[in-house]
Amino acid sequence: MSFHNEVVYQIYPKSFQDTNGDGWGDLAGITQRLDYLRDLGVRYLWITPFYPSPQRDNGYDVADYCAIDPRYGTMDDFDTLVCEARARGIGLMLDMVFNHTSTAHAWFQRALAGDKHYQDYYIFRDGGKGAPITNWQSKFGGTAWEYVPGLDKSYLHLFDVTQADLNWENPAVREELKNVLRFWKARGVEGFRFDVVNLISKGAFEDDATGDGRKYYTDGPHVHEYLQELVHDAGIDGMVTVGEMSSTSIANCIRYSNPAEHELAMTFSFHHLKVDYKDGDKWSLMMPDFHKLKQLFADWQEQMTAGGGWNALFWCNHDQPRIVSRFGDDKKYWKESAKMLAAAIHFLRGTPYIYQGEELGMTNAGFTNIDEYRDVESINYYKILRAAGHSEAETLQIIGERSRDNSRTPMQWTAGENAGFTTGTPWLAVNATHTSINAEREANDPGSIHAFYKELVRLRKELPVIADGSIAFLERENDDVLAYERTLDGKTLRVLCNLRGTETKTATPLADYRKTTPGTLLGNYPEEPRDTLRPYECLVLTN
Ligand code: TEU
Ligand code: CA
Repeated sequence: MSFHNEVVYQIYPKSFQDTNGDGWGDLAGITQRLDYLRDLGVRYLWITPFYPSPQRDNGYDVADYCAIDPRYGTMDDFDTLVCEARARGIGLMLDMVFNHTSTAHAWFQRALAGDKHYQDYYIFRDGGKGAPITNWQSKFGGTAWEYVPGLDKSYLHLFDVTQADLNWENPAVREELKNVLRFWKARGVEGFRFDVVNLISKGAFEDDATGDGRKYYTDGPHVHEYLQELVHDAGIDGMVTVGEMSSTSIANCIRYSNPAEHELAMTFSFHHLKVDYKDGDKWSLMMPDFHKLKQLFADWQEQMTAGGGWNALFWCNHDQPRIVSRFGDDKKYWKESAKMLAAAIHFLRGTPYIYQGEELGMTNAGFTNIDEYRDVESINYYKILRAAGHSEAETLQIIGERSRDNSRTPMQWTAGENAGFTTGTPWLAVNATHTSINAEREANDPGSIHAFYKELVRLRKELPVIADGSIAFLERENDDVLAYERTLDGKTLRVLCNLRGTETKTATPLADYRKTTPGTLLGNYPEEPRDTLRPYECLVLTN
């Protein structure tokens, strides 16, 4: 498969590059930076939503699926981007937010005006005044139902109150969405990323006695059938597609991504990014549980492989804190830990995704005041946490570690004003670290994190064992070291990653690993390897 040996780069356009000084990144800014992306070696760009939107959730509240929000540019700018990207061997993957629309979408506005045809595009239920239809919770906090007095009905919103869930049971809705895919495919797009696509099929609308309602709509009763129909009818089977799967299971992800099912090319799952959630609660801080992390990697890699599925590999996206600040050490071992974490996932079976700035080792935002945040989820949870009795300082610490804005600060191109992102006032403050962490500085430094990512992208193209080799996990009882072995046609790679900021021994002595894999393909220390692993050291051994 063409996407097995390629790497995808994720762009959050609002924060990537501004070209007209309004403080917002734009499509022309992506075009302007295509040479940088070609140099990194990435094959596809996943671009998060740039469609007309009230921006309550930064574009994941779509008001029109087949147009460009003027703040991002014009359709001509889009066509230019497709064409210029293609000239550099790069294809675009667009973000399809099909679980919900903005309440500003014309369909919802007609529904509100009383049009029954469009009411059936959404999930309306009679009543609900003062007592929500079910006890389901919105993923951004509070009830998932909004009562509309004028209609005496409530609508479901699993996310923000301005993001109304679509009714996939209605064939007219499914036809509308197929047309959206056809529209963008005809404009030269090579693939798609589907937002929370495993939530589209709702089951019974019942109170959840033990949880927030997710068991009723996650990987729901008709989800595979709806995806197959969408993919078949829109003619996108075989394109590079990825589904974002919320609280999913391995068994479902095998079905979503096994080519025989004709659903998607691969899946994003999030279990490995919850190992620092205390009792599964994102807003309750805990040190990462590396034992659990290793077990999750082993389970997903082994079982997806056995079932013919394919994983999207990632640490970072626009919803996650920066990985070097989260599982690494963004101060003393900034460079070492950023490189180790990159190697840890880039040698796994699956397609790696690099989120803008990750290749520079960008760190968490470092905000100290709630006014600096823009994300609707952070602002909601600030209020929820304060109301629950957390002090201002505690609340800011929790938000500081968990906010989605950590990853959304502008891309750090230079050490200069606003990091070279804009000549105006950025919509979200630039991270103060840009004076030392920036593309200009790293792109010319062979020892930089950027150079290391570039090497990972190159190696994946060069060595078929990375794309298609089998995988076996090593050091299973050692919580300090993530280790695995890849094999194909007599070629073996052994990847050893010290997850800790202290020197550590492998359970099997390094000298023993060296007997059958004597060569060092890659490492993150300039000095000669030792017989122990230094803090955050990674070593990739080969025969
Ligand atoms: O995210 C889905 C999702 O459930 C999360 O990753 C979400 O950010 C998390 O649960 C909050 O704690 C997708 C998009 O990636 C995200 O940006 C959107 O806000 C969301 O869907 C709604 O469209
Ligand atoms: Ca702009």
